[in-house]
Amino acid sequence: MATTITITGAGGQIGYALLFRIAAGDMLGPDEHVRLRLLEIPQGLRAAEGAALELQDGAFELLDDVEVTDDAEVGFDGANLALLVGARPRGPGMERGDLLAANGGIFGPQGRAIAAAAASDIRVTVVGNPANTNALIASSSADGVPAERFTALTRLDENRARAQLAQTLGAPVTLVRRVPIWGNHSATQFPDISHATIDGAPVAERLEAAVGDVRAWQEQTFIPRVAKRGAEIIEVRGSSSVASAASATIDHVRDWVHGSDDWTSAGVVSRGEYGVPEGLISSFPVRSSGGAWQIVEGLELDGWARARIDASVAELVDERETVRSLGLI
Ligand code: NAX
Repeated sequence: MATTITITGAGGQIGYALLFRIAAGDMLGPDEHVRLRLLEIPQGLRAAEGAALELQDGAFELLDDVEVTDDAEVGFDGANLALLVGARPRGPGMERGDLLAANGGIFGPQGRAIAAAAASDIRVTVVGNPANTNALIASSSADGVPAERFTALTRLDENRARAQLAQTLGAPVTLVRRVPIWGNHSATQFPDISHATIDGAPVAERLEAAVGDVRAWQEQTFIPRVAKRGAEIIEVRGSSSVASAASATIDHVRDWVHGSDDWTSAGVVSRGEYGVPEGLISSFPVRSSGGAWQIVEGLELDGWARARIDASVAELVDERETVRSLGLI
């Protein structure tokens, strides 16, 4: 049996970077056949159709079928996995409320289409920004689909944070673990090194030797660098993060489906863990087993970390209030 995967915004940049890696087996492994459903708006259909032609030309052994559509119910029909990448970007002069309203017009109907058409084991990953609140809107609109099946991507932020820490320590990134992202996928996010390990041991001593005042380094260097990495990529590359975002999406879904070997980060629904208001889709340290994310509980947080988490969560509360007042949830 093949896995049916719906990718929205498949004609866009991240879509283009994702499709070929999925078809090559990077996401679900070398034994899992896939069927791809590329969902676009009419303006994006030609680009998605072009990608579909190239997928054909890739002669991928694992790729059973590709369908391109602009009809959400067709696009989500029988989907086991949905990657919601297409979103409305912030236009000139657009306020945050306008942005949330425009995205509500996308993620509300997509949530309804998922509830109507997707397979009963559907798992949804929202990449399109503002990812956490878009996931909340989709989840709220998907009657009958458990809220745990809706997640927002914060793995790119975590990968960036691990890479920055590894570089600072002069160590390979694979040795650096447990650097969770808390809160919103936005500039308020909190990349947390307080439980980070290198080769299984706490990083504290090595980090102090490398940077001196660790708290000052976090405040002045590490956190701004991670939180503003998207802007740095735009400045250097002349275009937003694409391949790294696709790669993080692959990491997220692979771990969700096959299990994670350590903690990682994902925007998942809060049941009140760490005082995050219930129902918000907030990033937490998580691990995955049996095809479900679990929040890593019981971590000690000092006042400084707590304040950073609270500030990012306050932004999520604010976004929820806005979409509620707009009648989107
Ligand atoms: P592009 O503008 O290249 O592609 C977006 C595609 O979505 C377009 O082809 C468009 O036609 C399509 N689309 C728009 N509305 C749609 C709808 N209702 N249904 C289906 N398709 C629709 O953007 P790209 O660079 O691919 O980025 C996609 C999204 O990812 C953006 O919202 C971006 O902000 C977000 N990102 C999220 C990241 C994360 O870590 N969560 C990081 C990277 C990226 O910034």
